[in-house]
Amino acid sequence: MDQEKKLPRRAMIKAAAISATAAFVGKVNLPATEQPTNDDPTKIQGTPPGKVGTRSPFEQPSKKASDISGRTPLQDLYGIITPSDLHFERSHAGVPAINPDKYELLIHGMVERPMIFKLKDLKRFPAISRIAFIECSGNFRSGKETMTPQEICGLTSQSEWTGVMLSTLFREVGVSPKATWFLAEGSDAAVMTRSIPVEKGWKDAMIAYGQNGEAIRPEQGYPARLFLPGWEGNMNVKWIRRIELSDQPFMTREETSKYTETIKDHKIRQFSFDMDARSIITYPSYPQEVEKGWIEIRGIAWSGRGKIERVEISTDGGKHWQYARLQEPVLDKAHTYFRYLWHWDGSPTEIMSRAVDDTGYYQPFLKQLIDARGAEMGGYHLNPVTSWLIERGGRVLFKPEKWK
Ligand SMILES: Nc1nc2c(c(=O)[nH]1)N[C@H]1C(S)=C(S)[C@@H](COP(=O)(O)O)O[C@H]1N2
Ligand SMILES: [Mo]
Repeated sequence: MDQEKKLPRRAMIKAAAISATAAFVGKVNLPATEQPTNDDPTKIQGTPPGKVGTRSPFEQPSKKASDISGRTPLQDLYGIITPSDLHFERSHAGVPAINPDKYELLIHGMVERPMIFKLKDLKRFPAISRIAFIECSGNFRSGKETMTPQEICGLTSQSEWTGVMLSTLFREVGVSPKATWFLAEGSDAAVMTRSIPVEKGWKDAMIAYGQNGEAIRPEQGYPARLFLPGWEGNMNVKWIRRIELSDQPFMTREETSKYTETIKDHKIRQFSFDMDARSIITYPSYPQEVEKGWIEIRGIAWSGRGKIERVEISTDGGKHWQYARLQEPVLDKAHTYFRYLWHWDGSPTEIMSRAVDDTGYYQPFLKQLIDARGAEMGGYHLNPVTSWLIERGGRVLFKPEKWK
């Protein structure tokens, strides 16, 4: 590929100007993003350190934001951590600007001592860090062959989250043993509210204020969000301002009219918390191309119920399956990287991956989901096996399947 084509125009002009004076080694003082490339970088002084780092101008991954969400470019990533600026975002009423000095979290309802926590109060409690994913329950799209992993399922991302365990705050306020649910409420214009079983609060819920080593990003809920490992994205209330303990669910809009799923016999499933096990091959995938010979198939697998136990790969359209190698660390409720070395003989074929988690749950095919839930099934919690078609010349295409 001709890399010069990818350089921003301004950088190219500067590059031309500099190569004309390249003899003046040491005088070049351009930001790293505007640096010309040099055939011999040993002959020219590099850029001095900046206030923040920058991406190579040759790498331009983007979230391709729409009006309602920005999706992670899974096909451009290595490993299990999503760079914070590429973490997917879904906000029902935009990203609010919140002054951290004015931020307050109220915990009240069935508690001994209703309390208000400022951000600095939250940070005084013993903290924990945990690597885990967040996935939107509406994370499946299909339709055409020219779809990337980002377009098919880019509403999942993984960060190292830092914050205080909700159980710590529950003890601080003295949650009543009779409380069975709590309401989480955001301070954005959507005033997002969800009811959450109190056991999740005692078990592993966090109020997160850190993301990948720095303050949580505004798009992810700055200055603090609720983090519920493994549970559907929308319950992870961002910009959280209020928690109310109760002995029943609150039946908010988000859990009655929205975020419920039509299943068989005109029934509707409500409170479907867990994100089911899933995987996707991110290399090779559309729009990449491959050559005959050895190919390391790569991708991610994850489960909201536990650890990934194994990932099975088929390179012949599902006739035979082999085990992929799981890259350590294999963490609970976390994106797990897998690799499978494959020798492609150059003939057209179909490759796919299937995740199995440590509860024994098998990632289903789309047909199994339709059989289980009926043709009327809703668009949430769809985690089908994803297939890629490899054409004779090495072009890779998504294999879309009809479901509606
Ligand atoms: N306050 C508030 N919290 C929210 C939302 C919102 O619109 N407002 N969106 C929810 C949805 S639908 C999802 S999928 C996740 C997305 O988290 P992210 O934007 O950090 O990836 O946040 C959830 N929490
Ligand atoms: Mo979502």
